[in-house]
Amino acid sequence: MAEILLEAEPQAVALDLARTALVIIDMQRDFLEPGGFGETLGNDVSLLAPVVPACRRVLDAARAAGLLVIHTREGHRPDMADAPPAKVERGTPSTRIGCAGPMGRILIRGEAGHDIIPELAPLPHEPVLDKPGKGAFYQTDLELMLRNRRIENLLVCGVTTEVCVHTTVREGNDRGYRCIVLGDCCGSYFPVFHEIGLKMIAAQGGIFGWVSDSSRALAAICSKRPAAHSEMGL
Ligand code: TIU
Repeated sequence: MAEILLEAEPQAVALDLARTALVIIDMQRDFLEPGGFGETLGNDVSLLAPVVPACRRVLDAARAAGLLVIHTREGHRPDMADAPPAKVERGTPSTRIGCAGPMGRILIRGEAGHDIIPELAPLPHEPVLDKPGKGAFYQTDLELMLRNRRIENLLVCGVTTEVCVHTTVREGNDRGYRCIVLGDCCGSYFPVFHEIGLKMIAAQGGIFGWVSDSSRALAAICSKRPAAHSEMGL
């Protein structure tokens, strides 16, 4: 067993690396690049740029340590049968989900904008999980994948802090996972929401989980290698 101690708020957390997965939420062109879903909602996507190098550092360390890495993408089927009308009908009519944009149809699977940004491109053996909602557990096989790999702890990175990261952490926390959010590996179009979102997770003794950062995660991950690891993180 490769126990590490990850410094975090509200307190350090002991993790068995062989039971820990890195979950990278929705680092898609649609949220990080101009012309995608994020921008059509009226946001300044450049605010998310600093998240990319921080995520990359943690991703490299997780891969080197043999952790299971799961990438998620928010988006919908091309026929939009999985897109609730209540979600689609919001926003400017010409730039709603499914409309044509500079990176293809907005938030639609298979379109360029739906892709994960090249800097964080998944490796062939890393699961990529397509989700129709904000939470990564909703209408996906994430829980089954985690159970099959005996995962107990989730290191969570991605965008946006108060939307898909928060929803996923809340879902994971209720399912019994230790969720550790790496603050500088997450970002929001609203810096104040990012700050408060992180505080909400660690408040009340860690009501939803823990908050740490890329430096402390790297120090912890690099301190030990899993006892039994394979390419699939088993
Ligand atoms: N709008 C916003 O902040 N986020 C989303 O719509 N999805 C995710 O957070 N991925």
